[in-house]
Amino acid sequence: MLSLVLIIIVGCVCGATSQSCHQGWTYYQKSCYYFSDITLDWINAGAFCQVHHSELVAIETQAENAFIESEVKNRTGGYWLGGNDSVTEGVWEWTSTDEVFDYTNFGPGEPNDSNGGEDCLMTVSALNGKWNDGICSTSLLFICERMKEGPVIG
Ligand SMILES: *[C@@H]1O[C@H](CO)[C@@H](O)[C@H](O)[C@H]1NC(C)=O
Ligand SMILES: *[C@@H]1O[C@H](CO)[C@@H](O)[C@H](O)[C@H]1NC(C)=O
Ligand SMILES: *[C@@H]1O[C@H](CO)[C@@H](O)[C@H](O)[C@H]1NC(C)=O
Ligand SMILES: [Ca+2]
Ligand SMILES: [Ca+2]
Ligand SMILES: [Ca+2]
Repeated sequence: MLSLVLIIIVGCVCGATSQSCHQGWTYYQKSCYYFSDITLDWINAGAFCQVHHSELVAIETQAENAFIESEVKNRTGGYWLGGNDSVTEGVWEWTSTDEVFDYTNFGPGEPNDSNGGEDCLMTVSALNGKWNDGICSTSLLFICERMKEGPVIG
């Protein structure tokens, strides 16, 4: 009984619903997405998402990418996504799942690891939402994804 009450309070472990996305977050296919209007480096962008019970977005399908692309095209600038090749150069992993990329949408000539120093994943509105590897310490806008229904507060 207590655990049932706890599950209700903490939120179920199923995917989010459109009703469970907080104000300012956009619902798409069982996730809630947050498009920042502040800029941070990749590490701090991830930390920001975690404070809001989410992770930098993992774009795992063409459909999810199409959703992100449609949102990003209406905005300007680059957005951090939740992938890096910091662990092994050239091997891209989603940080929220530790899965190696299956689907990818890199722009022409990318990832190019320019000057050996580009290990963090971003999408660029000017490239119609195609992906690029950027320098992790750059301050950019970012996108958080919250996959589970979270606590009511936060
Ligand atoms: C993008 O902007 C166009 C034109 O203002 C609008 O019709 C469309 O709904 C917007 N798309 C999104 C995803 O906000
Ligand atoms: C990069 O991704 C790996 C694997 O997902 C993760 O363990 C690591 O914390 C990420 N960040 C950095 C700065 O390496
Ligand atoms: C490599 O990618 C960066 C963006 O991350 C871009 O500015 C640069 O022009 C690219 N370099 C080459 C040689 O394509
Ligand atoms: Ca995702
Ligand atoms: Ca790299
Ligand atoms: Ca690059």
